[in-house]
Amino acid sequence: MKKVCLSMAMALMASSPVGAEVIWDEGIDGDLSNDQAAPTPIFFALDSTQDTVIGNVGGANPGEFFDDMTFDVFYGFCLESVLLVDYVADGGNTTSGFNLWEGPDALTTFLGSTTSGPANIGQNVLDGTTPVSAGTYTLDIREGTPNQSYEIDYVLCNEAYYNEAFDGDFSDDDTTPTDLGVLPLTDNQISGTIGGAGGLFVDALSFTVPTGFTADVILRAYVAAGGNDTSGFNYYEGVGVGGAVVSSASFGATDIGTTTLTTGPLPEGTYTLVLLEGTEGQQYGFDFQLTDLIYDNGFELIVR
Ligand SMILES: [Ca+2]
Ligand SMILES: [Ca+2]
Ligand SMILES: [Ca+2]
Ligand SMILES: [Ca+2]
Repeated sequence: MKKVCLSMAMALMASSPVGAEVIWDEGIDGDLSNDQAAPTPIFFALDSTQDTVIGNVGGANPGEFFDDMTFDVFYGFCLESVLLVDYVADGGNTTSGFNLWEGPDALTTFLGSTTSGPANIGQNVLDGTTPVSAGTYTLDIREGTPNQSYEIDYVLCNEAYYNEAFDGDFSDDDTTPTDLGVLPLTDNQISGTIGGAGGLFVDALSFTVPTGFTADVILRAYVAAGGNDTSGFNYYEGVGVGGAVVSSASFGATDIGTTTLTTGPLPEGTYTLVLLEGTEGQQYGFDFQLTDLIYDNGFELIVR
């Protein structure tokens, strides 16, 4: 599914700005922070591959010398690039500084930068620095000459085995779950969003634990919204919800790093996981920890 996704991402990039969504427009949302220690938080839509920021920068420090914004690249995503979509220079200026920092400020861990302007439209303002994996980052734009107008697109990429933003929403129908097939032994990360009325309420997926293995399902990320704390993880034997209930419990941010199964790891076979959530906008990530029964229990010599 990762391979399918990469070709989809390339198709979207080729036809830019299809899939672009404005997540911050200074004309509507206000000036991005002038303080390197307290950048403005911005949030990616996670349902499109490009997130647009529109702004105007330039002036004295302290003041409009900085447009600083911080953001999270969620579990299962990477940041491919930040494209300069438009730049209208003023006052004889030709470029501004675009600097990427790791963490929630533009003071601690510097990753890389370019100076970019009208000559760089269509290029990555973080060339040589991106891609970067999931984590918290800050983009710090610096300019001494007033009134430089810019538009940038954050381009997210996929590092998950199945990522709803790239591969599509998991089935809303718990009798016909999205089939993940036989689980790969590694690199089987899952990233999604859930919550709301109707179809948004359900993410249903089925998977097969390979012969000779058991699978635990570990919560790796959960970002709550709307006053919610947890979402339901309901496991059934077989495909759909007609089989026996294996495990049913709710998990949230305080459970990150722990199992979502109340029963212990699942033996070989096919299962359905139905995530249920009424409150809109929860983000989740998990992966499958597969254990080789024969090898890990020391039976290898006996069998052979
Ligand atoms: Ca600004
Ligand atoms: Ca500013
Ligand atoms: Ca979903
Ligand atoms: Ca769904």
